[in-house]
Amino acid sequence: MNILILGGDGYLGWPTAMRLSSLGHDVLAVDNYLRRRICRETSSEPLYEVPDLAERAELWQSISGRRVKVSIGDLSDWAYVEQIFTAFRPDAVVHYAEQPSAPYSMMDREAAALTLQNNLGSTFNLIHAVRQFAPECHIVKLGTMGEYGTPNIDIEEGWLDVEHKGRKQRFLYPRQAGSLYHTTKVMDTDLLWFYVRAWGIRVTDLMQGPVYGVETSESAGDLRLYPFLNYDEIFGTVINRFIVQAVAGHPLTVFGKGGQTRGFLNIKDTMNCICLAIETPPEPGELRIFNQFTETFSVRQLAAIVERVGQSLGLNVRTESVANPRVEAEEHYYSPAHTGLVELGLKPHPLTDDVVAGMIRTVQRFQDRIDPSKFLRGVQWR
Ligand code: USQ
Repeated sequence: MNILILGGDGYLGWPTAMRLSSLGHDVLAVDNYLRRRICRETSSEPLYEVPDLAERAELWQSISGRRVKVSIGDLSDWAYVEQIFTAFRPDAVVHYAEQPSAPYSMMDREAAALTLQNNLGSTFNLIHAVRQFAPECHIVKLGTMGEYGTPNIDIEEGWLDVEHKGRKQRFLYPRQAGSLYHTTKVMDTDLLWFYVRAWGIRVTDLMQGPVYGVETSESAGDLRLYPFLNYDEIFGTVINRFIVQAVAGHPLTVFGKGGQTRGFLNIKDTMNCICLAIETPPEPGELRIFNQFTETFSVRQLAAIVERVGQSLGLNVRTESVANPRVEAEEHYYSPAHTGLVELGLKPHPLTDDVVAGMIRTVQRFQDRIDPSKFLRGVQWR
């Protein structure tokens, strides 16, 4: 297939490009380096330097013999999107091209505006490009479990059947996100759902939880092929942060009570989920939604796991509760369904002690580069 990856330079974009090209697809990775720019501007540089997309594509070709095409441009610019679609005519598009940080979206008006305009602008242009230039194309869109928030009832897989005054209707499951970033993902889903109904496009919307790890089968231990590993408060996600904190001898920063529970997955599982979605496209006029995670943990439980494994490796790991900079429930009910991807064949990689130990060993190779001032940056939700 011709597969376009929007946001091909990112934490998930680059590993996805390698995976799909290794499967023999013709892959074009597109990015405007927005994340690199924001990381520089907010002093949130990743743990190690990552070659630019063209360099990585060259490296990948020299190692695998497979070619990933690269194009640098802004997907919220229609002229650029038009050019990409007329030249490449994708059969599937994996859409990661969004500002992915919840804390960044809460920093100030400018950051919020950038998040809103970039995320909705890229999704809107993608939908129009598909209709105009590739109407059969399958859009695989990265959403987030955070779209649902933490409701006091079970979370279904995308939809809720409602019975009201004797009548029934299926609706998108109610969404109540916890940051502006997460809210842009809710708006993306609404936009996609509208155009699925209006134009009959085919869409898979993946409600993904926080991802951990950097190693996939394609990188095979070659650090030059690893994606970004952020550990700062703005771009780092919780498990990756705890691992780096453990290596640095910094207390694991549990926000507030630590009962915040989320659905997590290994980056290896993200790759497999994307492939499963691409291999089994939905029908035209279908919005298919999967909850993309493999296990749920509270932040407190994660800290305990990292503490235990770190100590077994001789590290001095402890946990500290810090005042929660976010507005979120610190103790709550959490019971989300996640059977769709397993039914398609997903075989989860659980967060075992070995996996945690492997991540610790990878981070130890860059121990000298850890800057502890990045751990807490004071981005407040209020
Ligand atoms: N947390 C801590 N201590 C930390 C960092 C985070 O207790 O040092 C807590 C947060 O308060 C939150 C939970 O851990 O309750 C998850 O935070 P996170 O930073 O790992 O994840 P989040 O900001 O929700 O966003 C990340 C990705 C985002 C993706 C989302 C999936 O950055 O792109 O959409 O995970 S989900 O969380 O399911 O919405």
